[in-house]
Amino acid sequence: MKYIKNYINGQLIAPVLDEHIENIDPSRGKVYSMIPDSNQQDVENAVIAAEAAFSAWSNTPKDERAAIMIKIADIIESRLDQFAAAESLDNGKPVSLASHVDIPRAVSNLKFFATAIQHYASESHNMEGQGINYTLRKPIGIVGCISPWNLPLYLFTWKIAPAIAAGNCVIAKPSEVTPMTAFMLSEVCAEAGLPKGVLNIVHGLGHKVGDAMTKHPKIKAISFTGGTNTGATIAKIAAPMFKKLSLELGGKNPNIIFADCDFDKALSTTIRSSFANQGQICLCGSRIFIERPIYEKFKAVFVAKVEKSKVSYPSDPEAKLGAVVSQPHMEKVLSYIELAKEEGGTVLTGGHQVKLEGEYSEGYYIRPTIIEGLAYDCRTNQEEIFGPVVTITPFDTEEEVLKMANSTQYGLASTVWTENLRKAHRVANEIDAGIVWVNSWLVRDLRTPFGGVKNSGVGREGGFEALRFFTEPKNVFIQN
Ligand code: TXE
Repeated sequence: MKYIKNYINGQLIAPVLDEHIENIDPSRGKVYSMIPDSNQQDVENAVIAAEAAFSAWSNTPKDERAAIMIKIADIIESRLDQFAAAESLDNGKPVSLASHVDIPRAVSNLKFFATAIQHYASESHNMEGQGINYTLRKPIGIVGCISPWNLPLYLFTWKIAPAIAAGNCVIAKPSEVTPMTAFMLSEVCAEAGLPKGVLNIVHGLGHKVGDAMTKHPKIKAISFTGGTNTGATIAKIAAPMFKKLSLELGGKNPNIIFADCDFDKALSTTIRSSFANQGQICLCGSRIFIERPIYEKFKAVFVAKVEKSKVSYPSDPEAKLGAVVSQPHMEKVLSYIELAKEEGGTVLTGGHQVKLEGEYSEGYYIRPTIIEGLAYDCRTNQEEIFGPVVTITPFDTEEEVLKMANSTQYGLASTVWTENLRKAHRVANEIDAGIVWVNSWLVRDLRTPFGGVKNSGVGREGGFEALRFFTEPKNVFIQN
């Protein structure tokens, strides 16, 4: 049985109490490795290491910091298949998805911020006759990065990369549900010569390790991605400690399809935006609004194509959907399908668990599910399900669809399908969201601000937004 280790002070070590929790392969429903059940002392040891490393790392020239980050990225890239297989085994997603999305994006995250930091300038403000102000943007010090299970290495590096590029030292905690690629990253960091203490990965439970990080007085900022409720828990602790917070939380994203859309493109992309990663992406379009003139036609072809989507074990090259991440999550998703029926919905396809044969018979598989006939403000249409479940709803006017789209507590992302440019601009402007894709989905430019409004979070990641989060501006005025 493989025992994952913490990465503290450049060493791969067991947790101080040498206690572990089981790590389950969701495609088989079987334990396949053990995770450190770390505690507050492990976090303290990591903070000590980070504190010792901070002066040297923050004073390392940016191009030297960047060179080490690029070396880490290159090693991951050279082992892409191993990382993709590990990600897929840990999360349940198809290997094809991990190898085309998750791992390449982790490599991009590291390379992007390794170069971004070298272009990160700041301002000066001249006061004629008096003097000049200049703004220093200095690293915060020791920062905490806490990430979720849906895109494990992708979101883990999305936080760590800007943090270390900016000169901070990091205490990072991956989800206890998907720790494997974070462990593999630590092995690569050691191999690439990342100075000890710059990155410390402490595995374990959120309410123990994550909580200890949030409470630690020397961890001055927390970058978190996960559930809205957990985000609120973290904020309650961090706010009175005056810590900087970046919270990327849940979503219940509208996918608005007008009758004048490019029908075939809207259809093919909607299948992806509904069910990619088993619907376990905060950016998935789980509420699909279709203008009435094309509602029946779109519904018919959408259902027919989804019926053909193969749910299979992750290494099956034909798998469109793999396993959802855990048994509790499978049960949560299935419970929402039952709720939808109670709320008057009609399941057009899917709506049940899938039992595979042989070694995968105990895995956590759910058919992609399309439900119609629900009120826009029922619980199914208001709460984040985070699984392969979407609802479809017809609409007649722009005003009506915007009211329905903006009716939830969330405001992360949205997609709009129309060939009318004026309508695209008008609707994009009116949607309460941090991200709007027009005639596309999940097109990502890492320079752009990433995040949501309302209960989808606080702050933005990406590009210089992330470097601003992980630095503190200091204005210095020099008298003439
Ligand atoms: O998130 P959690 P989970 C949504 C989605 C999902 C729900 C819960 O609806 O069903 O959140 O998912 C750590 N103090 N999203 O359980 O619990 C935890 O160990 C500090 C949307 O994965 O929020 C893990 O590392 N940390 C999201 C991380 O927080 C704590 C993607 C996320 O766990 C903690 C994932 C605590 N008290 C889920 N409790 C998105 N926006 O992409 C837990 N953690």
